Amino acid sequence: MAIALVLMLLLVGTVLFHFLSPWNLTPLASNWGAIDNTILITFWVTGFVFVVVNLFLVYAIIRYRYNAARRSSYEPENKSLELWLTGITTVGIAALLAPGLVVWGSFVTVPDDAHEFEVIGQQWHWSFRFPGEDGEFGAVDPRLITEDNPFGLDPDDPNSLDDVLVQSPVVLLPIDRPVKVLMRSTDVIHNFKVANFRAKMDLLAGQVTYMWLTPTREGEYDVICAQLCGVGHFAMRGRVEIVQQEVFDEWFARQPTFGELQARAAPDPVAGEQLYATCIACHGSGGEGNRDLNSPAIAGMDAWSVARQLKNFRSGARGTHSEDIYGQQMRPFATLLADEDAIRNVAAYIETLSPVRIEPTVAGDARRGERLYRTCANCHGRDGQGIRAVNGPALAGVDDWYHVTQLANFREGVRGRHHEDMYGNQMVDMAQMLVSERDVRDVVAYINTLAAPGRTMATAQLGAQGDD
Ligand code: HEC
Ligand code: HEC
Ligand SMILES: [Cu+2]
Repeated sequence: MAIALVLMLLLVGTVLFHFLSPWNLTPLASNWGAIDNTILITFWVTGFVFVVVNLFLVYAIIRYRYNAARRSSYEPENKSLELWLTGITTVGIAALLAPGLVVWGSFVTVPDDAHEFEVIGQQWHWSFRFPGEDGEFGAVDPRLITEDNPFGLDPDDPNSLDDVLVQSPVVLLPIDRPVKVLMRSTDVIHNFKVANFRAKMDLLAGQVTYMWLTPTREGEYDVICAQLCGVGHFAMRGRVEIVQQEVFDEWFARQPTFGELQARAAPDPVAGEQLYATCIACHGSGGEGNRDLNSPAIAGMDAWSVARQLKNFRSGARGTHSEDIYGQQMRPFATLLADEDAIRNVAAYIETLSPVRIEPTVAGDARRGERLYRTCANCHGRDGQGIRAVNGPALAGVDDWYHVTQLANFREGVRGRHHEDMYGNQMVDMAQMLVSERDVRDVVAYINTLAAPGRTMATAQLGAQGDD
């Protein structure tokens, strides 16, 4: 009897929970309402069976409960019962599978008027490519991927030159226009998922997969990776913004084509030196930094990393948080740099400055820090030299007090929480693994023992790494 009662309670509770729970599907933003419908049908069919089977169980427990006087009867075959059960099960299974087949049919049939764009997945970020005016994607080959050609486009293919490249994890799409999403990965398996679209698909190296959809609702939607793809998996985020056609056109026109990127003159460190004059007051004439002004040494910093930070300061993605006092001091000088070329030039100049000696100021347990650093090494390199492919800047040869403030800023969301700061955002997630001040000190003490090529560390002589 008690078991029957518990079963009844579970049954009623489960059904009530389903209808009263606050956790529902996110608002639909694409044409794939049919996918929601198949999910609903599945719920109804499985829900119906769940209720019926449990009610029967409760009935059987009560009706046939132990009774010393009762004899059981043996009835191995019952043709009409078997016919009924087989028939009902067939209808149930068909109801579960048939709608899915219909939806899958339309999911793999791309409308003729769909425009196209490509999603490229890489540990641990997204980028995007649109065919240019010719409507044709240029050929790609993973062997052509270099720092200057991250998409691996074939420069000899005439279709490549007008391809529009979006080197950021944020992409815009026009509303109400069907779009075919082509996908490829340059390393492991990823999965492009926007919950509000309901559609998602794996990205595989050496293969182009696709899906299609029509965005139906303006707004900003998170892109997440739905295949476990390494330590940075959960931080592999992006954003799709569904906008009116005019807004899309205006944004699209601002994105560079492959031809433009190829034709762009190499950055000019000599022009950069002149621009650097305004930076000297804080970062020093040799880029040696000035602790009293909270300005880190930047001499020898990789140009791509300098450029990213300057762009972030300029756009306000960094240095605008009300508690980011030092970032706010830096920001106006980034806004003084007129355009992208100015940023590239000054970054190129900073890269040419000889790295300075860094004096350690933070005491911590480097051995314990080494263990903590293992995760960091995936993005910042085993020797803290930085890995451009995963957007991790060099950490070796950087002032340790600067690391401490930055890690505190990331942990508290003072840096990296801005809507446009997608890579800082990643580091906000990563900084959470340092749970105490002690963790921060220890990992920074370990970073102090690393000397990236081309950088000099005062502690490097202690034997951790050769001093170059
Ligand atoms: C008023 C002082 C000041 C001036 C002038 C200044 N900076 Fe800075 N800069 C700072 C401070 C302070 C920080 C550290 C911000 C923080 O702690 O978040 C910084 C940070 C930076 C960073 C980020 C380093 C990193 O590893 O994250 C770069 C790059 C940089 N500055 C470049 C420049 C350039 C280039 C100029 C000249 C155009 C310049 N700065 C002018 C004070 C200044
Ligand atoms: C999934 C990759 C990833 C991992 C793992 C990771 N980081 Fe980062 N980290 C980044 C990226 C990307 C940036 C650049 C953020 C930006 O552009 O503002 C960054 C920036 C930083 C910075 C600021 C550097 C500067 O010059 O401004 C520090 C300090 C840092 N990371 C320390 C760490 C430490 C310590 C760990 C391990 C606990 C770690 N990171 C783990 C990706 C990662
Ligand atoms: Cu992934």
